[in-house]
Amino acid sequence: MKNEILKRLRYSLGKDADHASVYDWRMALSLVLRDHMVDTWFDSTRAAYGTSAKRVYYLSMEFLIGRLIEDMISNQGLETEARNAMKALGQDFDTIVHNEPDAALGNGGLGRLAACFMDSLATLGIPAYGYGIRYEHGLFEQSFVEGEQMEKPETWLSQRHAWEFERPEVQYRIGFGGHVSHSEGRAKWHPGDSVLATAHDTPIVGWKGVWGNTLRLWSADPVRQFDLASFNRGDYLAAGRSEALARTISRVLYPDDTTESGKELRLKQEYFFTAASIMDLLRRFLSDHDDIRALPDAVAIQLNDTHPAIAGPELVRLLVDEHGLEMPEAIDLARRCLAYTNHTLLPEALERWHEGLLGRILPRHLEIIRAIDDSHQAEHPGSPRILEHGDVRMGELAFIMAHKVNGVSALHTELVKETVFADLHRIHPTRIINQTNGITPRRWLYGCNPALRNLISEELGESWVSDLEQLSALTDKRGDSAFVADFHAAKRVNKVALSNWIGQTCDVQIDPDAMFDVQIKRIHEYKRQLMNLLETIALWNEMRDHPEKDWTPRVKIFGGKAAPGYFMAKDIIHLINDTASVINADPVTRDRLKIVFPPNYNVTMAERLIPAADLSEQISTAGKEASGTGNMKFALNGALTIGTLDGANVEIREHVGSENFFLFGLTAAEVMERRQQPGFSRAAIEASPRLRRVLGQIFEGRFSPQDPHRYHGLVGMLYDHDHFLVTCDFDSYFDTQRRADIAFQSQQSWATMALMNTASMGWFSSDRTIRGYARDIWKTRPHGALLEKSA
Ligand code: Z15
Repeated sequence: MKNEILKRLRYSLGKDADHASVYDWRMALSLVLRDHMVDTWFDSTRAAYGTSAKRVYYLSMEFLIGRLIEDMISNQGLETEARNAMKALGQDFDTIVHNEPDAALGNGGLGRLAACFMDSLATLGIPAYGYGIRYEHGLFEQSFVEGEQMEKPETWLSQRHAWEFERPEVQYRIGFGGHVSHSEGRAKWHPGDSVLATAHDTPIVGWKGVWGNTLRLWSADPVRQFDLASFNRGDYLAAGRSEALARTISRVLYPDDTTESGKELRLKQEYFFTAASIMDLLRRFLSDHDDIRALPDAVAIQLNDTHPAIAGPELVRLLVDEHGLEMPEAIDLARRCLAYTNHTLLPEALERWHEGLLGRILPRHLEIIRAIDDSHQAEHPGSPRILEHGDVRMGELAFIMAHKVNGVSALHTELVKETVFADLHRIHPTRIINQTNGITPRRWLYGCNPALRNLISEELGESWVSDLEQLSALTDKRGDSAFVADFHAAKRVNKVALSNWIGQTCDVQIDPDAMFDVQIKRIHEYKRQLMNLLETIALWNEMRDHPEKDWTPRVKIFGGKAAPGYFMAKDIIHLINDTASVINADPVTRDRLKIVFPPNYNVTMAERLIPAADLSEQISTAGKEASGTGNMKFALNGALTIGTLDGANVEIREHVGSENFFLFGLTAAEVMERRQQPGFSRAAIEASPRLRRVLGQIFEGRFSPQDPHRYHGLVGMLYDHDHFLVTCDFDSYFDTQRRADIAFQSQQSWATMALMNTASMGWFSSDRTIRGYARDIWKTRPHGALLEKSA
């Protein structure tokens, strides 16, 4: 490998070893790793082609991948070789690894789920393509200026992307606007504008390097070649317009998580990547089939939320306008290919497009949507409409065009049936099913937590990495005090490493023996970072009132970004940072309580924080978090959860045991009921002197003395429209935190509970989730055997 690296350095990067930078070495190593992968990748593609196996197409606006180098090394079993080679070349391996920028092509859970699914699809050997957008700028970079969030464009592509293959020959022309002509019962769309979608492929190789799939991301390019004619005719403006459009379409990821931006460019992005993906999969299908009616036997298209829901009308359009099928048959054929995953019940996240806007950008699609809506109505009189009050509702469109609709946790799926899609569920009672989310154990244990990984492998060998339920064997170790001590020691190694990193990045000294209490996720009112902070202030007050007591030392760690236009979320960030300045400087509590908020939370930071956590904050208002996946990562790495009965918390608690989980708060049903009571938040504040005191301090400017009015709006919100019931759950949360304090005092029993978490989390592997999709939705089986078949 050493020689291969030197060769790449010389011939691909044009550098010699004496003048190579960290970047050059990282690139040379990455290219060598990529070379290794190509053979597996080709074999898999050939095997899938040879047996004309059904292929899965996962359409997602987001793939939150993070770094890839460690996946590429460990999945191919090249750890020792790669380390030794870099050592022989006099390079520090970790420095090289950390030189890779995160591919942050996603906002949060939805995008990270897509990335975990890609890993599991490859590990299980299911022929699959991920389809998305190659954003030039991923999620913005966050910094804090005097405690306030600032956003800077992210620039991961300012360096060469080591893993991708550009495919200039794989290009599709994507139209926008224009008009539709009808003659002899046939419609034809004449787009007014168009751009080219160019494919960029990243190979995704699964565990042990047995199978490789493709993540195909589309970039938008101007149609220069095509418009040369009109350019020569003197229509310079038209040519220029397309160029500008092309440049903006794949420019930047919209930074809104679970809120609809409603922007025209966003709709264009959605159509752009969906249309390119559908054309691409049809081309692949037609290369080895001649009957278009066989499409559902060869193609399963999964829509990751409604963002690619235009896939339904687009597929129907191609079947009718280009392949000459009749509308009813086309709709039926499309439906048998399509399935839709719902990720939220929050009304502000449900996509709707004004009919006028959609019709202007996609005139033919609007006609087809009307036809779909009318035919559904004719079959099921009185059913909900896709078009309502001049809006196209993408949820209803996705539902009606899918043969299966799934929720992402047991509770969420039940709520989908009872709330957003209650009427459609009555009409199609078998369509909605559950597929509880999962996480890839390759990244979220094996990769990010070597201390724990090694301990587990000493006990079980390495087969748990692709068969996570084997962790249950660790349950037997809970009475083995030597093993529990080793488990505890692994956690401590991670906590020391994190303490050092926080010392460097936040300039705050923290005690590795304190409880590390971590809340990392997007900043959103429903996730209730504010409640966590209020509890922190209440604890601070009590520590100051009773300094003689034996307090459990705590480090409160926050991480996460607010959407740039979400002012309440930005206020919450500001308040956390303001409070940290005051509390961290207090000599009375200095050895007992610290708040840290490292800026620019991303996948790589999660990989640092999660292995070092003792307590995982999963405190959303019950009924609001569809699933959560961070909750799973923490429990797998031996953190205890403090949480509500929300999303996958419910199932995590069932698996790890209620004695190993700190439960608090109202249930989803109680939340709905409480909201109906007038003045519920004032009543809750009235009943809690502890909460009243904290709100008073914030209101009076205790944490913002330079600007004492700064948080009047925020406190006022809690009094008058506490939509997420922070005030109602506060006391129960505070009390449960004190139970956690007491439990932490016995390190031995805490470590045993933590061990029980790790041992019980096997079911939450995304391998299990993907098997579920394959069995219940795609009707495809893991094809690991394909390779041998074709060999
Ligand atoms: C997103 O990250 C999620 C839902 C959405 O509707 C959007 Cl637009 C983005 C998250 C859920 O909030 C989270 O609970 C879930 O675990 C995740 O999707 C993956 O299903």
